Amino acid sequence: MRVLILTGAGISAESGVPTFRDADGLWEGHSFEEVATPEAFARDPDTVQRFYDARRAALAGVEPNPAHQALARLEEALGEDLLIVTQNVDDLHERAGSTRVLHMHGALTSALCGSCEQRHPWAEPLLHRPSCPGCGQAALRPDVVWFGELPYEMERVFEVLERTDLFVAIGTSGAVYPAAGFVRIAVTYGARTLELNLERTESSEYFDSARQGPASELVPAWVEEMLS
Ligand code: BV8
Repeated sequence: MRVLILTGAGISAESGVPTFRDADGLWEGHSFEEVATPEAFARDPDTVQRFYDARRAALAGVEPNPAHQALARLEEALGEDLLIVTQNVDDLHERAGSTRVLHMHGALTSALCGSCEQRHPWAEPLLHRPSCPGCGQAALRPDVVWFGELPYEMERVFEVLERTDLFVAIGTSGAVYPAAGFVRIAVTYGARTLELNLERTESSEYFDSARQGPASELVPAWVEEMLS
């Protein structure tokens, strides 16, 4: 049974990581799309760097929750037959013990050099323009995918989607593409599909079954079913 799990902000909500729906998607009065685009970074890099510096620093104050932990247990059982594709830029899946995690929208714990395109594990702020450890240029940006940019490892995601038996979406509103289109692709390749979310979403109709409730309850219960 090859399982592909797509996670979104909802799986980290109970850990204290704000979702994009929270606060109506605003950050310091900026619409999310305003601070998460290459245009915004070109126009006002300080505001964008502060946005990501704050979210990177906030990681120290949050912990994985029972939903993250349950998926790590599932990986122990399924091994190579499980892949988590996350839209989240936090590191809570890995801190819960998951190793088969693909960050399609990047990660706060990494910096990308706009000059030499190398990536570097990163924990510090970027606002003060530190030099790239590789080329020395002060051209580091958050290693995240902004609107209008191509998500990471899409070829691998589509390859895995083609041979997925069970597609499960957890804590995602289905508002952002291409992630929101994965369920329909999985269906065309014959996969069974399940949605686990606090409330019904724009995509619920595309799933064989959909369960509503907090991820910290739904996910451990579903993993128990899978393991039993
Ligand atoms: C691209 C990283 C092309 C940065 C992010 C087709 C149609 C329409 C528009 C488009 C389209 N194709 C492309 C677009 C444009 C755009 C897009 O989708 N726009 C939207 C707004 C309409 N997409 C793009 O720009 C993408 N790039 O298409 O490139 C291309 C092609 C070739 C060459 C070059 C380019 C890139 C999109 C990625 C942007 N970056 N994040 C950062 O994090 O700062 S997106 C970001 O927002 C997240 O990563 C995530 O993807 C999205 C938020 O969605 P969710 O995670 O689902 O969170 P949300 O808050 O919305 O919902 C939370 C859910 O959880 C809710 O349902 C709630 O009920 C539930 N919940 C809450 N608490 C709990 C819970 N569930 C369970 N338990 C709980 N406790």
